[in-house]
Amino acid sequence: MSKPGLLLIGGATDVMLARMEAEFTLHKMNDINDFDAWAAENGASIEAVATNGHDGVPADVMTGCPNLKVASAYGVGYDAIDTDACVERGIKVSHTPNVLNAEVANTTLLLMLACFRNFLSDERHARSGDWEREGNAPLSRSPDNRTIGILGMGRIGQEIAERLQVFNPAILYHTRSKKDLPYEYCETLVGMAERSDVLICITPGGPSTNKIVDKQVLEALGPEGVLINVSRGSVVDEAALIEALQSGKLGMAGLDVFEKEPHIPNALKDMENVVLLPHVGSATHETRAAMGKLTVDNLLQWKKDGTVLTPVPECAHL
Ligand code: A2R
Repeated sequence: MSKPGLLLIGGATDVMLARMEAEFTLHKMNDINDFDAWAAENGASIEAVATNGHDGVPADVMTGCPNLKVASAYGVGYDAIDTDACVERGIKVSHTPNVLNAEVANTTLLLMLACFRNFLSDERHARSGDWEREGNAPLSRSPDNRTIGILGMGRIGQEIAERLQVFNPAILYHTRSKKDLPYEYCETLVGMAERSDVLICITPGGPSTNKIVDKQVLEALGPEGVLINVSRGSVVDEAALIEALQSGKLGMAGLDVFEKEPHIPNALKDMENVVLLPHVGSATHETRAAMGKLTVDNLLQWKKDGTVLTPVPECAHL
């Protein structure tokens, strides 16, 4: 019996490739020069796509592969995938929730600590010899006893709140609907920012969160405030963020995500009151292996009985 066709968009580890190749006839987008010519010959054989939160499922893949039935995305965020178009075509979309909660929460705490404790400039001070030449590094600020506002209180937001407990924080959160959680719900994002020392962004991307952290929210956070973004670059108005940091209306920012990745504006790179990471929230060997496993598990489950283990909510009814 011939194996169903699987189109791989983006990269995959050797372990993932071996498991996919055992059950599917694998085609790699990276090896295809002329997609239209390739699709005319092979498109009809493709029933499954393995992709990621950055590349999604491009429109030409959906039209070029008319028998596509499942799209398994590596990562929890799937804002690059047009789920309405997938539902319309009956394509089941899966993602990799939960297995990265702990790692993204760790990254969030590290970014927050790096901002409060000035560890990056302290490290430069030690390494450069400035300590011997110029004396002690300047004092930093304590992360303890802060009011921390969390924008988005889902799987990852709750893990962040739990891991923050060692710093004895007061935790506030803002989402569209109040949750049954032991933290204080804030009706408005601006209202939460006004009361917070730190604002942590951990919502999905997409139209409903596009630039919701705007000039008004950043100024409400204030000159001593710290913005941490581990969600999507689109959630924060990057131009307003740069302006607020440059003018001192916002204190600091710790950023793992950007509007046009992998591009980071020079204005952000030039500022001392910013800590920059290259979208590494979940990027450890252990967590990426777990995400890769779940990505393939979803494909194998679909092959076995037509379901997926972790569908995105929009496709859960399919
Ligand atoms: O709004 P609600 O009640 O649906 O709560 C969700 C919240 N959220 C929003 N909050 C404010 N304004 C919005 N427009 C909005 N849209 C969604 O974000 C919920 O509390 C949270 C998302 O939680 P989960 O769906 O459990 O996602 P998870 O696994 O925590 O990952 C969040 C995102 C991913 O989509 C990636 O972009 C990133 O973290 O790695």
